[in-house]
Amino acid sequence: DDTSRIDKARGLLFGLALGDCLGAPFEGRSGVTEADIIAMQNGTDLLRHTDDTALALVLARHLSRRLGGTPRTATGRIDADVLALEFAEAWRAEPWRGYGGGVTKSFELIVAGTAWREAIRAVFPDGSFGNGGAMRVAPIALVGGDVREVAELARRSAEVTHAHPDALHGAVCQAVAAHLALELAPTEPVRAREFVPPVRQAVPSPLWEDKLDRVVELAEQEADPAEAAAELGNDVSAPASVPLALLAFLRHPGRPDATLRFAIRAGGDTDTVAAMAGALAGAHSGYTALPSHAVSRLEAAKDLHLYAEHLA
Ligand code: F2R
Ligand code: MG
Ligand code: MG
Ligand code: MG
Repeated sequence: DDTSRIDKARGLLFGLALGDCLGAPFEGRSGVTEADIIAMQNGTDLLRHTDDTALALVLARHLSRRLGGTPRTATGRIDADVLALEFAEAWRAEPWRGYGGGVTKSFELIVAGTAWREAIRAVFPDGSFGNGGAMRVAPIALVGGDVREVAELARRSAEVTHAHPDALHGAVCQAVAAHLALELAPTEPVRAREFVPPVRQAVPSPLWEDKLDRVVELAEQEADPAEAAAELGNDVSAPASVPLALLAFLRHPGRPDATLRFAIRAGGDTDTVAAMAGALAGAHSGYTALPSHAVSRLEAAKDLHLYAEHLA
């Protein structure tokens, strides 16, 4: 029904922002403890987000503005040239949000008038394989009607900054997983062996298939965060962060706080892994299941509510 649809849309966007904010202080660290994270969660300061949430909000706004009318194709929901400029403008307005080095150079070129296709190839000729396309992609899951459409839109939203196939697979993997999490009732049990196969089908590449097989095994073995990071990776590349986020969700389905702690305790790119895991957990369990004390301190709460309601 509408109430649960809105609760799940809010859960997806607030889960993303919460993971970003709670993970940000630990980005690049290893050996993060439960106590470190709980202290963050129980604090009183405003929770500041980074590039992950900033660009997810740009994508959500882009999709909101283009909801009217009926595009003939899924790709009509995204104007790539406009979206590239909107991402670059968000960077220009707040360059201190912790952006990646490559994407920063691309945005400099784009705001100076270079077309995005040229700008991104000038920085990485093979395209960036960073997780920037995946970290911001979750809002796509709210507008795509089925897995095929979600995958197409995910690629289209990612390719304006990330042209490397692994970055595109990462965005598709995260968006399809978020779409499937939205479709599950919050009370429904989530089993890795059933949840992962349609995601795996959407990323036909030996590297991604192998990673997702490992995710199922690690979920069933109840791997801890350190083992998960050692097996799957926890860095800023898409293949070494998107699978870890999916595992964090599958290790603790129905418990967003535990999913977020798992993601952050895995270390490395903590804000981004927690943002992606938080989006999945929030999409499944809904806004009302997120830790309310921390949610109430999110810097972007007003915009997150606005776009969740629009896109739901
Ligand atoms: N950048 C960070 N964190 C480190 C600095 C933040 C610091 N705390 C601060 O406040 O300054 N976090 C954010 O970046 C990640 C997303 O990155 P994105 O958007 O994918 O950027 P980029 O630059 O395209 O890729 C990231 C790096 O990956 C390497 N790389 C990518 N493709 C490459 C290629 N084809 N060849 C060689 N290297 C490649 C480069 O080192 C890129 O700089 C998120 O963690 C977000 O939170
Ligand atoms: Mg970040
Ligand atoms: Mg849908
Ligand atoms: Mg990060």
